[in-house]
Amino acid sequence: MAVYAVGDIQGCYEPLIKLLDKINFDPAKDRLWSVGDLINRGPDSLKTLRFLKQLGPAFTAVLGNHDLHFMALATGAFDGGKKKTLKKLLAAPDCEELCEWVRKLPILHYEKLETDNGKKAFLMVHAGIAPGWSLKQALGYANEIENVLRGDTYTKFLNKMYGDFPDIWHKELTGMERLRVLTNYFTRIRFCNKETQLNLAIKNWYNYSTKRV
Ligand SMILES: [Mn+2]
Repeated sequence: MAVYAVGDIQGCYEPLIKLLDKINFDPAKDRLWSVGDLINRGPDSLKTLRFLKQLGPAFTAVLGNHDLHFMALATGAFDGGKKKTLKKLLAAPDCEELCEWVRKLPILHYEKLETDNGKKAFLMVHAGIAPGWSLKQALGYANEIENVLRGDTYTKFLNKMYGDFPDIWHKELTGMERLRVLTNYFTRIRFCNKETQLNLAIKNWYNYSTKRV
């Protein structure tokens, strides 16, 4: 048994199949992990999702920002943003079924795996986690989003998740502000400060990074 991890597949079905052939991937024995952004940008989001879904328990993925965007469009929760390369998927007869499958994917995946050097713990997330969060906190915060996505009000969340603010985590944030900032850490973050201390005066990560480095 081998576990393979792959980055953003982004609807690139053919290159994915070629890669899996190259490593003789066998879903009966091996497992494939993906860090999310399974779709969009590339030419074949529909084929990619159908293929990954039928892998069943051999496939493990976390949600990326493009996967969330797809759900927002597919459910009608949001109408905007880039959707050209999602057109075929959105018009497919099994779009709803695929969307329901995506909806159940986690934000964070944590698992202990047997390696050549003994058992090791692995944590997979699309973009990142905030400095200073413990494993327990990260899992708990991810769970807050997962619970909303799996609940009755998920389209409301998909409609309100867009935006860059608040841009700094604070444990007292509530409601959509809390969910939005958490979602942005997990699925969109590129820069952040290395201290665990919050600096609420800084308005965006890029400024912080250029100021400090
Ligand atoms: Mn992404």
